[in-house]
Amino acid sequence: MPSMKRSRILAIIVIALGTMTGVAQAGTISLQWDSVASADGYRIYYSTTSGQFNSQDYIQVGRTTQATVPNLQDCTTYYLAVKAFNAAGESQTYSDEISGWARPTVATTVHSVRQGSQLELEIQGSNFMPGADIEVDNPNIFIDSVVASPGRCDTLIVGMTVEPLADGVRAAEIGSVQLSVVNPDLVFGERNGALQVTLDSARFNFNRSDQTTLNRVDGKELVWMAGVFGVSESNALYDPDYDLDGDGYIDGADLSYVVSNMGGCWTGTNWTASDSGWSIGACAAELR
Ligand SMILES: [Ca+2]
Ligand SMILES: [Ca+2]
Repeated sequence: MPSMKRSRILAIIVIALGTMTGVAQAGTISLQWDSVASADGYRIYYSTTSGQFNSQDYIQVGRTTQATVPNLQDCTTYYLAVKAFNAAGESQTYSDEISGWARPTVATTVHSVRQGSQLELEIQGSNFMPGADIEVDNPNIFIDSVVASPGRCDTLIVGMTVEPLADGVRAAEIGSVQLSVVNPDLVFGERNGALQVTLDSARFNFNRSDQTTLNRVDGKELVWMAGVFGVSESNALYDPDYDLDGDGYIDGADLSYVVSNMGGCWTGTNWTASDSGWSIGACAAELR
């Protein structure tokens, strides 16, 4: 006599909103859960009303314990719960419910930020929850404040300090910086190159002892740099005032900024793509 063999499906215990990295897509929530021994797969139900799931709104996955639900509306709280299934059918009950917004995204806009400045930027994107924070992968850029634009979830007003604001402080390294928006539930969105640090070219004239050269890049700078040339940040001789590009080394890259502007006087305009801020034409007639 054949016997009906029934697979037992156990309740799923835990799921959590994921902070898995990867390509950020608009309108996605990633989550993970504990596996169920007899499951052939899982259905992730989602709804904008707590505890009210319907039989259409789910995605189905196989024997995995994580998934990403796509095509969600921005700035909307979703509730999610998981059921396991196998040949015998679905779990009777849902897992614990979790809730959250879709993963935040950071827009492609590149913000130019200069060494030695304090500024406020508008960071655009999506799904910035109230209380969202900002992180950057440059230890010499400090986030001073993060304020949501009133009533909006796509704009943050971010106050930041890009060192050095004073002598003796290591400069923020020039180049691309990754910026992340981290929601209070720790789900984050990031953008490589969202910030671009540019040089504070006023620092090229680092000699302070000789008043006659203060407005000019000249041999005095070379003499001073020679005393610390070739050292890195771990060396006691390292002086951040000479590390112009902020990479932790006083080397040929820093020297090149001095040499390529030799004899120039300060124009009053800081570094741009086409102008270093130092020009022989800006010197008094007797110095040209
Ligand atoms: Ca000088
Ligand atoms: Ca350097």
